[in-house]
Amino acid sequence: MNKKFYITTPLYYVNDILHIGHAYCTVAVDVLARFRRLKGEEVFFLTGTDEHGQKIEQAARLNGEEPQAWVDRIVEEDKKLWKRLNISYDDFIQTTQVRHKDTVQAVFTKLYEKGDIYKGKYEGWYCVPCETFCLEGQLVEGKCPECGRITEKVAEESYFFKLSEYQERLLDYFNKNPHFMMPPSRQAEMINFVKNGLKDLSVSRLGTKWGIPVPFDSKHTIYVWFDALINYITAVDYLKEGEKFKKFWPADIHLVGKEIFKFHVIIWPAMLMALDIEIPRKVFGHGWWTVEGEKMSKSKGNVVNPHQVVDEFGVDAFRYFLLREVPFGLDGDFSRDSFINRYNADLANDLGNLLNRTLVMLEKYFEGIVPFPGSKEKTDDDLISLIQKLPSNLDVSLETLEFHSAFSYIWEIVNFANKYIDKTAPWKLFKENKERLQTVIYNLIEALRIVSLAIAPFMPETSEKMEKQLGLSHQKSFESMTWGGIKSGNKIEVKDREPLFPRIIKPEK
Ligand code: ME8
Repeated sequence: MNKKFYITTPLYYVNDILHIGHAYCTVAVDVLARFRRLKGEEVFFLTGTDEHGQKIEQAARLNGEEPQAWVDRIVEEDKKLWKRLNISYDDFIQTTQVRHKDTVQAVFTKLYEKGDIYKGKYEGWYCVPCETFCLEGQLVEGKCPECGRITEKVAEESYFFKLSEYQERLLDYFNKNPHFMMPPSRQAEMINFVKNGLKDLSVSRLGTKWGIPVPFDSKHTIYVWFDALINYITAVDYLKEGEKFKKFWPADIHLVGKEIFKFHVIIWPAMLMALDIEIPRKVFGHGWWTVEGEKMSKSKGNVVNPHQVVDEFGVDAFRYFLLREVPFGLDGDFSRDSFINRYNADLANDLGNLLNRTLVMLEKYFEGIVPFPGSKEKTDDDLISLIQKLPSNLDVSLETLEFHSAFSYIWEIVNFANKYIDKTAPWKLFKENKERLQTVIYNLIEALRIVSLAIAPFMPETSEKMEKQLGLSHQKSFESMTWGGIKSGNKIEVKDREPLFPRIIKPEK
């Protein structure tokens, strides 16, 4: 049976349209999903929207719409973006769907009956933009410790989840599963947070109407985070406890931004422990993007819309930049200058030119027919040995979500191949040593075939364009990343040969 791989993005709030930060996480998940499919694994890639709570209700009302109408409109926008970015999700879950409401209510009832949820009174503060409760002592100058915005005072009857009871079990779990929280740099803070003592969590609101009602006490709605986290089991049919749940749960990776890491590594595992369900294998907290050195915010007017980037540079340049620019896990800065620099250097120059130069030579020296390799030299072996190491290098890099290093391995080959052309000087060989020229051109075409396959998870459109230009129509698979797959004697027709990445001329400053 094929190995399974269940991976998720956060469910994005629908208070506004999505920006590059949301695209970042979703593209990263898409790359991992595509990579695992290439390896023949059975992948379940889940994304979706977090639609309840005060923040969404307020956004809808501010725009003069009913929450449901507003939600439906934003969801359409989100889906358009994912289509444009070639996001290959298997399921799109919305927290207002019946399947989810049923699951959340069943979980709430089960935990109430078990005694893990009880009724009490919450007195403290609530931050609507973060949808989090803050205790008096946590406020910083009266404001939310997370986002620095004004909080609301709350004193109301509430249901509580006995988070405090899970302190020891969580610490024990962290201890026994050192790869659960990634990257490792985020572990110490979480462990300390738990060690400092967990408080029971308020999991219902009286004042919020836009939410899932507590099934046995409908004047309360269920706290939006308690509701949203459950999506990860709703989508694999937890309630039915059927084949899908057995096959895909536990999730292999929850990929989230660093600001919601705590919800995923503390609250969510505690909820699962209470339900007697296995804990996800890994939660990865990625870093945050700033734009031209500043935090993105509506009020600053510097929120970058991914559609605009794609309009200008194309989808794959955007996917490339996001995952190449910054080691995954660290924060990064999105600037027009660095985008154009990378685009021109790595994509237009290195990759685009390599393909173009090679195909022009194939046409000129062999009328487009892939030659049979002739005599071999050390430099050929060096190229082949780099390529032979690529599958395992990709495997290792993507196992630890080091996208930038996966790219470095691919570009090591691209750069080597460009130098190989300069070194072997095919224009001289054409006059002096045709047999040697055959080897060189064969090797270049074969290297490009393998590069086109290796970039497929990262840049699916570019991969297809390259395949077309190389006259390939093979079924994509990880196994075909082995040396020697291209057929000598085949003619590569000159068609659709526009540059992969036309160079961008930077305006003079
Ligand atoms: O938190 N840089 O949803 P959300 C990088 N609904 N990534 C960013 C980013 C930035 N500047 N801004 C946002 C929620 N993100 C909850 C999640 S899950 C059960 C519920 C990304 O719409 C990042 O992945 O605020 C972050 O975690 C996510 O968007 C938050 O999206």
